[in-house]
Amino acid sequence: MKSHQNKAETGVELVEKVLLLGDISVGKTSIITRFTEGAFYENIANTIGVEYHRKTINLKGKGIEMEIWDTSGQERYQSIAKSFYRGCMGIIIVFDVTSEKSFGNVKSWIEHLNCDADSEVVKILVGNKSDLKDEFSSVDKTEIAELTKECNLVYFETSAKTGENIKDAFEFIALQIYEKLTDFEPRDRRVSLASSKKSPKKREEGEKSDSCCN
Ligand SMILES: Nc1nc2c(ncn2[C@@H]2O[C@H](COP(=O)(O)OP(=O)(O)OP(=O)(O)O)[C@@H](O)[C@H]2O)c(=O)[nH]1
Ligand SMILES: [Mg+2]
Repeated sequence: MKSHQNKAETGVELVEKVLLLGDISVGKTSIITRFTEGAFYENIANTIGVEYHRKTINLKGKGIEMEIWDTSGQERYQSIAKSFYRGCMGIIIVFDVTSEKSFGNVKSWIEHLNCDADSEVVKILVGNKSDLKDEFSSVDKTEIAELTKECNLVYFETSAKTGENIKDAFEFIALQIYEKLTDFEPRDRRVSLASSKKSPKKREEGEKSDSCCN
């Protein structure tokens, strides 16, 4: 959206910046492609660096433009990806429900966020590839429930392949962001959540926490 266009011209009331992160091949790009294009590709290229997508949705009669940033799960692109965390209003942390390893790494993704994203960012957890659960062993439900409780995350189980819960997850985060921003009654709602909030408190040197959520 061009910055000089106003609400009447575009029908867009709010621009929300949302970013997806998680291990390589968990399905971040596929989730976005399912949401923005309604398509799924078995052979999709790994993301290089960071890619941008957008989709306008109607949420309770409000036009919301979602700017969706897709990051690579590869270690070598993490410094680029991290530079996009700040200013994001929502973060979708993705793991693959058939990959214990990708679930095990969720905590370290949250730790990255605690260092590099705005403290008030809305976060949700997505376990993708639910269509493969009958075929492969999947991450224990109790472990997922414990993590979501510990980190205070809402959880969606999705399949980019079948489309299960994809729209619901995006609409949920869009609504959470909308409610958070409108709490502030800003003059211009197309503001970054970052600009309405203080910077995250940096942990003092030597200070430790058992939780990934501080
Ligand atoms: N069965 C199934 N396969 C999926 C699903 N989502 C993604 N895939 C497949 O998983 C592979 C990786 O998907 P991507 O969307 O590229 O994963 P990514 O997280 O974006 O990977 P990076 O960009 O490398 O970090 C592809 O072969 C997809 O077709 C799903 O919900 N179900
Ligand atoms: Mg990708």
